[in-house]
Amino acid sequence: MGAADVIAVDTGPLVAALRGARSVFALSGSGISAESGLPTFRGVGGLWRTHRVEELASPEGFARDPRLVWTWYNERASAHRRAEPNAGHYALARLEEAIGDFTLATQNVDSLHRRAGSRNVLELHGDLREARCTQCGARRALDATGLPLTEIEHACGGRLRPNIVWFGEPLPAAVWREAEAAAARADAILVVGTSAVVYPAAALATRYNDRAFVAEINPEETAISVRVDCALRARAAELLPRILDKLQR
Ligand code: BV8
Repeated sequence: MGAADVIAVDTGPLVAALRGARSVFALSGSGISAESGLPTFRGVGGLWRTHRVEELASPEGFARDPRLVWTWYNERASAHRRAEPNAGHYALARLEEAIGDFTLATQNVDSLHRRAGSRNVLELHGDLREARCTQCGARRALDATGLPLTEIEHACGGRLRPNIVWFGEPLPAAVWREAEAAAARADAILVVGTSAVVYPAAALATRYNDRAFVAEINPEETAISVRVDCALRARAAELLPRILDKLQR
């Protein structure tokens, strides 16, 4: 996508909605980290196209072969630490400073929003900064290479697993309640870089608030494009900084 395409994208309505908003809720997905070099899930070359994800990102897969699952997550943890936040992440951190009541809920586990300076970040699907024991719940920080495969078995008899929410698992209750409340009270909702197919996270975009102005930033059509007020077909790292520049003029 060239710059010309972005200029054709009309950010006026979104900037006006943000300017008049007391409360803003943002939902991000792997697309906002694409320009940091991290693969998305469902796109070309995405993680769910190149791996047997059912065997890797599920409680059953972990029970069957914990070393294989950790090998995959260790590769991702290393990639996350090599990656840098991009202009899209930094723009959302600027937006948090500009809006009094701002909440960012992310489906990403790469910690790039926090590294870009976002403070109120709800990690709906967990994170890859630490492991958690399946038995006693003990937490163990992951270093740049993840968890040594020789340390999966925990002293209590349980196993250390990634602190990730897998399919069929509930999202962290307190995190979910805070995200739901923030989406419900928002005057403007910004959905960035998600295909909006995974629930209940995707519901935050359009199911908890029928008065907010909802905009999505995504080069592609998504499962919620028909339900948003404004679909901006552009890349996050290109368009978000322009939106903040216009907002702060
Ligand atoms: C649960 C962990 C219940 C693995 C992930 C209805 C209600 C509730 C649940 C369900 C439901 N229907 C179905 C379910 C079950 C399931 C679900 O949603 N299935 C879907 C697939 C149909 N949901 C669950 O199982 C959830 N749990 O509901 O539990 C429960 C309740 C109580 C008690 C017991 C059980 C758990 C969901 C979490 C699953 N874990 N990941 C891992 O990460 O290793 S999901 C996975 O998908 C990732 O977390 C990812 O974050 C998430 C969403 O993907 P996206 O981020 O959107 O990525 P994707 O590639 O799809 O899209 C990228 C987008 O970016 C694209 O649109 C692309 O165009 C765009 N893009 C690309 N470049 C750019 C860009 N955009 C902007 N700029 C760019 N430059």
